[in-house]
Amino acid sequence: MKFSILTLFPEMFDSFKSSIIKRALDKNLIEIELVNIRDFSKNKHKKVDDTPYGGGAGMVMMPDVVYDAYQSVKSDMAKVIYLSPQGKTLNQDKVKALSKEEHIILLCGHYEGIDQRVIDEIVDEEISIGDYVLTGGEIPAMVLVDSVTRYVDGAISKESVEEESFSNGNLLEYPQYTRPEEFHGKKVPEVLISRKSSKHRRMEKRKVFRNN
Ligand code: 21W
Repeated sequence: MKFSILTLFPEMFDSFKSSIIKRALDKNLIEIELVNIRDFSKNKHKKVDDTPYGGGAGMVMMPDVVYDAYQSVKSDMAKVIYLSPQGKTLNQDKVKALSKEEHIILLCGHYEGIDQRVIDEIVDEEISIGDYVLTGGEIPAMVLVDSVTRYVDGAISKESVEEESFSNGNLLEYPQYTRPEEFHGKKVPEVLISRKSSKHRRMEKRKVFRNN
C-alpha cells in the first residue's frame, strides 16, 4: 500500500518515524511519499495561495500549484482523497475498505481551502474526521494513514485484528488489567486470575464486562 501525501507542511509527518507506522514502513508493508505543494509554485516568492474571488476572510490555495503537485505523484490505480471538513466522516468500515487500495493520494488543505476547480478535476472522495474545526488536513491525513495501516496484512498481530472483529462491529471494549494483582488496594477481578486458555478467558471477559 502506497500513500502519497500532498501538503504544505511535510514536517508535520515526522512523527511517523516512530510508532506502529514505523514498523509497517520498515517491513515495506506501506510506503509514504511526502510532497511539498510549495515546490510546485511558479512564483519567485513560492506563493501558493491568493485572496478569494467574491471576498471573504483568508486565502485559497491556487489550482495550478495543487494540480502540478498531483501530476508528480499520480498513478493509474490511485484513489485521490481530499481531507475536508465538508467530507463524509471517516468510520471503521471506510477504513477497512481503504486498506484494500493499492495507492492512496491524500490532499491536505489549509487556509480557507483549495480552489474548487482542481478539487472537481482530481478528487475521487472527500473525507472528514469529525465535526470540529482544525487548521488543516494534515492531522486528518495522519489519522487516516494510521487507521488504514492497522488493516494492512502483517502490520499488527492476527490476534489484535481478531480481538477487534469480536467486538461486535461497534468497538465494544472491556477493562484490561496487568500486574500487580493489587494496586492501591484494588484487586484484579477474580475471573481473570485463572489458568484457562487465553481464548476461553477472552470469552469470559466479554460476558463479565458486558453492560458494565
Ligand atoms: C477548516 C479548512 C475550516 C476550511 C468559506 C466557505 C480536513 C478537517 C480538515 C479547514 C475551513 C477535517 C470556507 C475535521 C477539519 C481541514 C481546515 C472553512 C472554508 N470558507 N476533519 N468555505 N475537521 N480543516 N471552510 O477541520 O482541512 S479533514
